[in-house]
Amino acid sequence: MRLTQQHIEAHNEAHIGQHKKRLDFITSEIENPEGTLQKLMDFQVAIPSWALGTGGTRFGRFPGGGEPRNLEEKIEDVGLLHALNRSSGAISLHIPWDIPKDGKAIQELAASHGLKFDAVNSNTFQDQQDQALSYKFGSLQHVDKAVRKQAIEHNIEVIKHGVALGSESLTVWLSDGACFPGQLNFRRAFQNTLESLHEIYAALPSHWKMFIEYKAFEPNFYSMTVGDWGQSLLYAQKLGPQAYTLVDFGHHLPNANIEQIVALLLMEGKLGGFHFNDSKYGDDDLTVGSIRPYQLFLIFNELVEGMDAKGMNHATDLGWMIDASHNVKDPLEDLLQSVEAIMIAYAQALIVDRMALNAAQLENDTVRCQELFQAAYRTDVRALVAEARVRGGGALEPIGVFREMRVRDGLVMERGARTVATGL
Ligand SMILES: [Mn+2]
Repeated sequence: MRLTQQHIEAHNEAHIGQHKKRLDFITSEIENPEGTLQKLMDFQVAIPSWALGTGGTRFGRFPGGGEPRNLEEKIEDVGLLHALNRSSGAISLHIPWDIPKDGKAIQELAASHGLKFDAVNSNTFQDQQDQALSYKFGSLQHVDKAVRKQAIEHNIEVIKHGVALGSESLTVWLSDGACFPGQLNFRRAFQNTLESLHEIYAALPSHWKMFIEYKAFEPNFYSMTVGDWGQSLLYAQKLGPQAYTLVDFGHHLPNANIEQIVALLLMEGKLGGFHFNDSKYGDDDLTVGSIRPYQLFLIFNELVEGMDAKGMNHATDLGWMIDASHNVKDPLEDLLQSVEAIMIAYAQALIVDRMALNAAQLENDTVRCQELFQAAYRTDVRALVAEARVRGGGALEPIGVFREMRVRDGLVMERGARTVATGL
């Protein structure tokens, strides 16, 4: 199912009057609205191939109907999102859930939707049917060299699939760790993992990046071998200039100061990218911005400030990806909400008065610092984000069009009511 430009324009036409009023107000309130709009138009968030169906939990899964049955349909779904918001111009594949059979055809299909391939993700956290050795006790950390070798070869295979699609980064997330004290020798687990990562790193094309994603707990609950940003940074520093830390919002212990973590990783030139989601308790994988929108803004504030300090390109120098799971919402509506929340937080970070903030910080004027942050956070920037979408050919209200055009019903008609997307 494809949305035509006429559908979107007809929708925009009906709502443009009210939008113009809101836009006039916000553009009169901020400095350099055109510069901000251009940055919003350039910013793209990658959609993971595993987030297009209902993920479920370990207690159950309730498929919603019309889920993509293969990689081609997943690309079509991301194409639908991108047509609506013009900010979802990339897809991130998970291997082996989404192995492209014909790389060239897949690349052409993606290009026809205006999509690129973002990071490819390896999977050594579960056993596949045809797999010789088990990852029950870890993969890259495993005490058995043969298991490590199998996991290394899988990662190298993933790089090859990525090269065929024009991807330029590999994300390695490991479930390796221990469930009980005494189970692992921590140093041996670290050294084995480092040695394995070295072999994968050696297989990277020279323009590729390797992202090392950390997670504090789950599925191992006593220790994780890449458990926090310190450990990830250690690996990245030891591996070399193509290795970076990847920060996933939900992979921290409660109350971690994630904005401080990204600020320091950026300072060290070792922040590779970000996985967006939100949570109340742990790695809940809820819609980003649904629980803690202020923290999302604070993170974006550090990202923008840190990237500007280094002269980095906001849109291309870091990897931006959603990593969420959907249990009760339509996955496509959830992803539209996610991208909207990200764009709002980014826009708010862009309008922080940096000169005034810097002056207030140097004067230890704590009250003024807070006022400046919250002035940006409490500014309604939705019309700016909408204007950036419309200028790119997208919809004023993406979810409105999605519902008006009955997109989900169309997908159910095409694909059936009982389809189950591959992946989680
Ligand atoms: Mn993640």
